[in-house]
Amino acid sequence: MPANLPAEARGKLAKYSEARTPEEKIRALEEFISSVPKHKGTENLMHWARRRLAELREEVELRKRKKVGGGLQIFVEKSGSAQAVLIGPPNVGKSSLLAKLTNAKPEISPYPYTTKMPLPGMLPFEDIQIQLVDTPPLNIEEPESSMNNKVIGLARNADALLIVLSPDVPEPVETAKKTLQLLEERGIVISRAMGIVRIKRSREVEGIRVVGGGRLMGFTEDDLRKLLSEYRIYNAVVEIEGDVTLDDVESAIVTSRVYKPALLLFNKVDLGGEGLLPELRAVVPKDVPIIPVSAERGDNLRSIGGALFKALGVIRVYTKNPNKEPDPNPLVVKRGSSVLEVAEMVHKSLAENFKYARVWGKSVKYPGQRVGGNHVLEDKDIVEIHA
Ligand SMILES: Nc1nc2c(ncn2[C@@H]2O[C@H](COP(=O)(O)OP(=O)(O)O)[C@@H](O)[C@H]2O)c(=O)[nH]1
Ligand SMILES: [Mg+2]
Repeated sequence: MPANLPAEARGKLAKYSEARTPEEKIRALEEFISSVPKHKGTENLMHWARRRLAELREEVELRKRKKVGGGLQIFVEKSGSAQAVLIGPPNVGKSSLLAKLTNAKPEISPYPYTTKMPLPGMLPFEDIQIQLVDTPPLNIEEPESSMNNKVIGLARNADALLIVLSPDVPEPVETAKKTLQLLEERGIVISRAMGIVRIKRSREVEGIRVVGGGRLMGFTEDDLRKLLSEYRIYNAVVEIEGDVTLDDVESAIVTSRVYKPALLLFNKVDLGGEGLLPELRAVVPKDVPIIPVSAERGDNLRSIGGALFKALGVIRVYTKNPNKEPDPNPLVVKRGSSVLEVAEMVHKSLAENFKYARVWGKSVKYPGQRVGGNHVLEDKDIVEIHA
């Protein structure tokens, strides 16, 4: 969003981000749109503003209807260790994959737009369950469609994405590109390499505090402060991941980008299409694995659980009491978690009164090794906490 906005438009945008109610936001956005000069540099921003306006109007509409009779809420409550959504254009086999990988029984048909509501199912992976959610298709020809809004909402809420594509669409590689572009335009980032900025305003912080391990590309913290002050943001925590430009910061003021780990499932390889894999690889970010699969013939379906588990960036930890067997149900925690963080999850008092722990597994040199609270755990470790 390299905008170079005039001060007036920035002021309106500030008003938008300060607005509390959807109605106030709508008014501020309308004023903003009419104050932005129209040229190449503001195209993306206008694009965003119009779409946001449409979303807000829809939200207000929906609320009005709800007051009368209860509107359609499309949201799936999480269950299991994590939630991943099957997302992609029509007819690529999202519902077929859900049917093959889980206990769910979705409707499958050769006609596009058969799936109208999200449907969850549980995918067993070793000793845990990962929830998969089938979704209505993304309409890549009409990025602004209201169905897309709902699907994107489901994706933003999930822990990971299973992007499904297939070789039997007219231009598979072009379709892949458009699908990824749609996600990016809607603020869903699937590569760690892309910069992410989160701006959390808070009266409790003094000034602007920059946190996170990302790199500021071509600007200083002072430039950042100056830009934010033009938007009347004076107290905030700015979290930066990956390589971030000042433009990224500016777009983060109005839109929020989220990172979602993703796998690309290239389905229907029973029809051929493996020859497209190198071309696909070239358009998909390097940290997104591409798995050729076939819901029909079963190719590679067994590898999805493990690949998803890895992409989620989590580990399993089994807690145990002294002289007892470990709990067979693992805690699923972020990779890089320490013993103390795990203790915290079990019980706050366990963390507060923590003395030491004994660990069995990959993170220690010998079984039952005594470790401190900062010890970082690995997948399948067994932990006995002494407090
Ligand atoms: N040949 C082949 N056809 C498939 C495969 N997976 C799904 N299909 C077919 O593709 C069509 C669309 O499948 P569906 O699961 O409804 O796709 P969705 O719209 O993405 O949910 C149906 O006719 C399926 O039978 C596959 O792996 N191979
Ligand atoms: Mg479907």
